[in-house]
Amino acid sequence: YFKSPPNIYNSLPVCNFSISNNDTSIYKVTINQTLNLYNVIEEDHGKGLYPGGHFIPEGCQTEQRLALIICYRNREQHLKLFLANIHPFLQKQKLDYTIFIVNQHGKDQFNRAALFNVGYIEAMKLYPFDCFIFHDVDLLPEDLRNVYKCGGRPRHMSVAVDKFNYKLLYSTLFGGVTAFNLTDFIGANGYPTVYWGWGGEDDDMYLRVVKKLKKSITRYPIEIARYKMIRTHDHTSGKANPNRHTILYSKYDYSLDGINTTHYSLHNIVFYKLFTLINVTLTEEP
Ligand code: NGS
Repeated sequence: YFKSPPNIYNSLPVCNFSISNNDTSIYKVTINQTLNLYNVIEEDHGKGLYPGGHFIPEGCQTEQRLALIICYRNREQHLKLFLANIHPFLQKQKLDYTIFIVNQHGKDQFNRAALFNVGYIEAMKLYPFDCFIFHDVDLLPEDLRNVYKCGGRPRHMSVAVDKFNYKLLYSTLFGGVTAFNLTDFIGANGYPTVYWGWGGEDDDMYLRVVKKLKKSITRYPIEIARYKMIRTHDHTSGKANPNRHTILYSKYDYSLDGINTTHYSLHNIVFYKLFTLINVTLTEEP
């Protein structure tokens, strides 16, 4: 569906992002609740943006194609701020990227991890992505050196969050924002699908990396991997899942749950200017 990158047809130089000595790497986060999103993007960053929130930098060829996958339900204010910040941020990094919002319908508890798998599955039908970043909608990166690219190991991106005084809560924390290359994500069998409600799914993913992929996670330095968490009072967080510890410590076979057991009914996919919206209801059985 998405416009093909021009790079395969010509011999443009590789896109190169770096910060010169005089420039600051600090990315000024916009938290103006009344901003007009469409103007922000159009005026400064509309060039190179294609339908569905797909961007291809001009004049150079990218090494990776990034699918940025956001799990979502009823967070309109967050989404607005997220988009206003993330588009200019990723464009400065000269990335070929597409923003996917995976929106959970129905009355079930939120299932963050299963929504990520849906995003991966549906994205792969549209474009040959090779890098996946799974992102909470309320986290805004604050430093341009936090490059949204995938490497040879899964990366935990949201190391230092303002809400936690820019400290890592615990050494195996793997929540918030994570990056996987295609091979690693498939090798882990994606995210688990059995965590309904808050908590545990990110720890499960950490164990998949260690036990199934037999890799260790990587992180950018703490002074780079900095995020602001958007705080609003117009919503309540999901209920904690009382079964999360039981599932997590049961050491089940990761091959038996994940991408291959992600069941959902797809209502539609809408290609908006700033993002691709995937509307789904998650189901336990096909
Ligand atoms: C752990 C949760 C994780 C969660 C982390 C940080 O206890 O899912 O706290 O949460 N694990 C379990 O519940 C098993 S936070 O303080 O950011 O809300 O990501």
